[in-house]
Amino acid sequence: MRRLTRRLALPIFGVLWITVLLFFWVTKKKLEAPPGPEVQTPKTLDADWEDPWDQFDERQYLNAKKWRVGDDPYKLYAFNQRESERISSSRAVPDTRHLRCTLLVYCTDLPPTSIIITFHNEARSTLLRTIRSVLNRTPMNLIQEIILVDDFSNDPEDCLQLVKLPKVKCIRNSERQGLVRSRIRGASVAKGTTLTFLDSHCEVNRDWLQPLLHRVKEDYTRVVCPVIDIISLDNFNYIESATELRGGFDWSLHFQWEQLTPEQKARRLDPAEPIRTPIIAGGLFVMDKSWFDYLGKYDTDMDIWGGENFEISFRVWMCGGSLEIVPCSRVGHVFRKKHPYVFPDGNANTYIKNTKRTAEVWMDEYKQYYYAARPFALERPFGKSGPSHTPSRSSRRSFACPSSPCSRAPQWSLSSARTEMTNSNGPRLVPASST
Ligand SMILES: [Mn+2]
Repeated sequence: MRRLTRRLALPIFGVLWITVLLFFWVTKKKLEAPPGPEVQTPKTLDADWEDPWDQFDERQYLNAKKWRVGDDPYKLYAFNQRESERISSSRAVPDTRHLRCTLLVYCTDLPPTSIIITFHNEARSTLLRTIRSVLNRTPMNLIQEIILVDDFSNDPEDCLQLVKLPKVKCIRNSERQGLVRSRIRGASVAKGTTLTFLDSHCEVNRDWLQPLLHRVKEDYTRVVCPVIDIISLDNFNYIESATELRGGFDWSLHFQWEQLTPEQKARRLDPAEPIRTPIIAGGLFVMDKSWFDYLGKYDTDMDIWGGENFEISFRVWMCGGSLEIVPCSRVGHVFRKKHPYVFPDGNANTYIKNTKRTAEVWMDEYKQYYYAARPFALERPFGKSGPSHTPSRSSRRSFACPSSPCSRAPQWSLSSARTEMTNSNGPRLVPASST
């Protein structure tokens, strides 16, 4: 028996060996075999470019204005158009909030807001990504509407095609009006009780809106901004920016970010706590609509871009409101090194006109420091005057603060502003309430 087993062992082992070899050969063959139609890797279909819940043909919209090989990708928009088009309109971005923010609970009955985005010849890819990020990262019940104000872009379709997206409306200026008048136009048709102004090349981050609306719901005189993260103009990376900053200005009325002082930092026990700021950067903020109307909106004689952030900040100071940056709200923005569009009166002329209006209308005796910093502005025109545009103090105040609550509010004077002698150019000025 034992001998028989020994005699059979070799053939049995041989058969088994061949079986194993055959098995691997067949399996390998199967893996290498060209996939049949049922296992074929799906090619990108049109359906992949569209959300199931909207009728918007994203591929068609983007392809119509694509960067072409050989063109300078920075030429049209002053950021890398090719890179922007390579990135999905619905990409994920890193959550840059402090961990503490994720533990906060916001009011459940926040009012829906009207989101107003003004633009002039914006790249389709960045405009669309701004809107997609809002739709993807905002509870739907908080969006009353997204109002796009097309400030007379070359192609009306940039805006018009986007109304196929949920909540999106488009209004178009019949001539170039600039940021201020476009925003006022958007606000005038807004149905929400709060206005949320966004730039047209942004990406909102997770839970960006709730902390802003929460602060305004608690006190309608607050004007609140997110922390502005940086979207690289070269590769579109989303980069976290420093939190402990606030807005400031020099006497030529240039906006500057400034570090909180060591004492202010030491006083901040909770990293989620809002930071009072004298001036807002101006591009991204939320405010109550009736407060916006009450303050007199914006100075409608300001052209194209620049200076309006000082103007609205000063109005808020004078009428007893406050401005703040909310660290738990994050919005990325593509910061550019230059404006890609044309200023009809020239970039510098427009900025001088707008800031001179701010100085003349709002700054009283402090305007001397503005003229010291910009002596050539003395001779420059700053637009028509009228009942709401005259530089006289009394009419200015009645224009800005037409009814009683503001008369009790701090006025622009030495007693209401904290001044510091920081350099030879003049005192540094911040509202007493923001210290
Ligand atoms: Mn911008």
